Amino acid sequence: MNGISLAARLVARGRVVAFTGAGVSAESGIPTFRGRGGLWERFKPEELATPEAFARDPARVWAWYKWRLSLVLSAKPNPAHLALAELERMGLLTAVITQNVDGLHQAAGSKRVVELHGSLRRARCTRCGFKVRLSRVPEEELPRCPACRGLLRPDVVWFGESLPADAWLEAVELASSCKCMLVIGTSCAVYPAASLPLIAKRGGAALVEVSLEATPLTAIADVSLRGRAGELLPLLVDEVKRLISR
Ligand code: BV8
Ligand code: ZN
Repeated sequence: MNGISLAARLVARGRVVAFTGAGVSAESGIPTFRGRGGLWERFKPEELATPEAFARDPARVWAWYKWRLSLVLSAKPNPAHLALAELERMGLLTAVITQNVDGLHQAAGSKRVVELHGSLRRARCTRCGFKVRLSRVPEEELPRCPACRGLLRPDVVWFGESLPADAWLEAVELASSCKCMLVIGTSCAVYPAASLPLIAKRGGAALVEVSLEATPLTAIADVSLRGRAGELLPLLVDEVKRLISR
């Protein structure tokens, strides 16, 4: 039996949770972090994605996030995002837990999305915590809070910062109680997010990985599909439909 058929059998049982990373948005034109052409090839995370970097040079950090927000605002969900939304509509997928900050799962129609690392489409005030929705790229070099004029920051989780407690608790609950975790487009390099597939496996779930390259998870995955999520996930959904229509 090939990988897609085995994965389809596991997904067709239901109680599936998807855990996604930058690879699921690659075919929407959003650069990934690692690997060829990745963001960390051109930029240093410690210089852009840490509170210290923002304190040191907020204008530089804002310029980088504005560039990424402009990419996201003009990006469209790709067939991988749409396939996951379809599995949710079919009642097989409970939620998507994402490390991504691009909002493309919601744009594809996914209803239950847990954003572990925040969102590029929101800013929050460093003084009063006020949250601002960013539907366009802010013009100001240093965007200000509409409530108290304090300095706004991207509402994402930087290295060294803890994850939003509610999102993390929900993610652990989902991982511990699912029957199958679809791990899509992540290098499983960043913690604590990368511990979620291990939590799922410990809870008895089957792990189905979809990634262009092997990752630390590959060795313990029940199925590891090598290729583009935008091509493989629609094939998986078609095979699931064939299975449940028999
Ligand atoms: C915390 C949001 C402490 C911002 C991000 C040493 C050991 C262990 C841990 C640490 C350590 N030193 C420091 C740490 C902690 C650190 C960490 O894990 N560092 C790593 C690098 C070692 N973690 C943190 O700091 C976290 N916080 O630990 O807090 C704490 C605890 C308690 C109390 C207070 C504090 C916070 C981490 C969050 C950082 N924020 N993003 C932004 O986006 O700007 S991380 C960012 O990288 C992403 O969000 C994602 O989570 C992460 C990994 O990226 P991926 O999504 O996996 O993408 P990547 O490019 O790496 O891989 C792409 C994959 O897709 C590849 O496998 C590729 O083959 C595949 N692919 C590509 N194209 C396709 C594809 N697959 C399918 N189809 C395709 N088309
Ligand atoms: Zn404020």
